[in-house]
Amino acid sequence: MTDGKVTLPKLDYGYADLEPVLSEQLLTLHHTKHHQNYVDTYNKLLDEFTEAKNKNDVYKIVSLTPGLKFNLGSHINHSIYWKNLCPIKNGGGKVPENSKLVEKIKSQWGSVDKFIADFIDNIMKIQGSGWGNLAYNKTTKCLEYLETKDQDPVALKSNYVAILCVDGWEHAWYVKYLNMKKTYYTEIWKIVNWDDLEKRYLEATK
Ligand code: MN3
Repeated sequence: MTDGKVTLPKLDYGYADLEPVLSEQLLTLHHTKHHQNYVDTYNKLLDEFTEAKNKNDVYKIVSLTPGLKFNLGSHINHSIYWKNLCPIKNGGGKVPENSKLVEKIKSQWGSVDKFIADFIDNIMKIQGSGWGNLAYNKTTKCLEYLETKDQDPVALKSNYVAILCVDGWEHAWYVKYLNMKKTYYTEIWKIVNWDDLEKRYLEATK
């Protein structure tokens, strides 16, 4: 959109299609309530920002900035997260045989299983709310696990590109997993859309 507003993206699958990893109730709430709320809040703040800018109200502008960053960051992160996932019946979780990304993972971690175990260890270390990401570092030309706090997107770091963003906020898992956060972080790999990850990796390494 030309006015800078954002809209809630449609999912490529139905709300029940990520079962049993993410329940229909959990996915519905996460997409139609949580993500929608970030979108609505950002658009509202953007109107206030435009008004403040037109009035040259610098104090108002600076006070709106953290909210704009938080809500737009969240929209960016969730938009990647939904694309990073795929129903099991459509190939979710299936590690491709011919894949540059998988080759790179194997060269850095030894095997996909070791990479996943390492990712789970790392994402379990998030204190409070944040995201666990697999990112490509354009300077070192290597993949890295990268934790981002609250709703910070990977893109805030200029030389990093997001390949996989896993939502570590409680709302992403609590409805189904209750206190068993590690089970969510383990199960999620059954619905990872490796084709989407590959696309992002090829784009990042161009
Ligand atoms: Mn979320």
